[in-house]
Amino acid sequence: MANIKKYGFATKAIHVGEQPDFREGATGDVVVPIHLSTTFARKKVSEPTAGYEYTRSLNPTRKALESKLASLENAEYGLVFSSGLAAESTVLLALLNPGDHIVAFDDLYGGTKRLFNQVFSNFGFEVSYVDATDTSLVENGIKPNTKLVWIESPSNPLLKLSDIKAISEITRKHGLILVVDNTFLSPYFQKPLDLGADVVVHSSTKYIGGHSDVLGGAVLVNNATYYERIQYHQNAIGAVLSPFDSYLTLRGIKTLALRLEKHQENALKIAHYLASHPKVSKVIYPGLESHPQHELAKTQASGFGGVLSFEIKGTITDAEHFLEKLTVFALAESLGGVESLIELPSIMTHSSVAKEIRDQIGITDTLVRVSVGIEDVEDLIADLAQALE
Ligand code: P1T
Repeated sequence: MANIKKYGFATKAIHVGEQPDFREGATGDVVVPIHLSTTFARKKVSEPTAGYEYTRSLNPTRKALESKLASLENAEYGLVFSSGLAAESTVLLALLNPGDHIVAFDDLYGGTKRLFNQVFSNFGFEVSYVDATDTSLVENGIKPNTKLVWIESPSNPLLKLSDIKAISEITRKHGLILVVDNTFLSPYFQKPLDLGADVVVHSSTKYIGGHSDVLGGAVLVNNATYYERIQYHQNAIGAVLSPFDSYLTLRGIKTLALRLEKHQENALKIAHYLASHPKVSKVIYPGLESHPQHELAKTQASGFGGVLSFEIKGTITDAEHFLEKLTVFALAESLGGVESLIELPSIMTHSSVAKEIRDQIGITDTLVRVSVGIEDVEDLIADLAQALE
């Protein structure tokens, strides 16, 4: 398959990085082998075999995944890590210095905020949070030592959007790096680099892996200098994805397009069901016309994803009772797997965010987050109905 770039998303998801090798002695595998070897022998001291020396630096299975993900994000370069947070940490260490300031979206995965506030702050990194749904607040947050803007769109767990193109114009004007966490939509629905972002990060634990059986993270960039710096730090720090986990992730990606269509179809039906339920006070899903940024969602992405949040009428105890009554939905953190997951951010994924900050940005005690899976939607709706009852 010459000129792989001309092919569509699903074709690339299946073939990039896994094209059969017909060279002398090769076996023509249609699936990339799991190269478990941690080290690679060479015949001459100064000539590593095909560039491979040691798996922390470069591994053929990991490389196949990195090239597949890069092609799907329309990126020149890809790197994969042992988790989303490992990817995030490596990006920060590679691109920033102590004393640098980050402007970050005030609605981010709780673990990302914990990394910023409890870990990097101890090393002199400064972060301030703004409501990035308003682009002007991002610009107002810039200080003389600002180096980087960090957003999620849609954000976790409130599904707020930021205008990636408009923010990229601001970061470009001020010479800043724009990082977009694209976990919630995956490259199937949104390609932030095409919209002007400099760095895309993922928790590939979610939709990219897709089966809740492999932790991972990814970084995609077009800029060669950023790539070299992040790759250098990836090797120096060592938080790489293992060959076996690279294989599982490669396997998951092959059905990304199919899965996301079904996640979205089910999510839209559930969002409509919940919106009409008397015990639900509010449903947040970018695919609903009631979402304040529905128009932006339609222009900057090709889909709305499979995560939605809603508020239950009543108290936190009512919310807990509802969650504990579900039988098809698993009461669990994480998202993006084929199975439906549901959770209470205030007590689970976002418990590390201080209560007054949660109240300020809208993560109420009765806010429930749903990662809609690809089961039969009738079964999901019946489960919600009996638990709400
Ligand atoms: O869990 P890990 O692979 O390290 O990824 C961290 C991460 C990064 N970015 C976003 C947007 C995320 O949602 C996550 C992880 N999130 C969950 C575990 C969760 O339940 O929200």
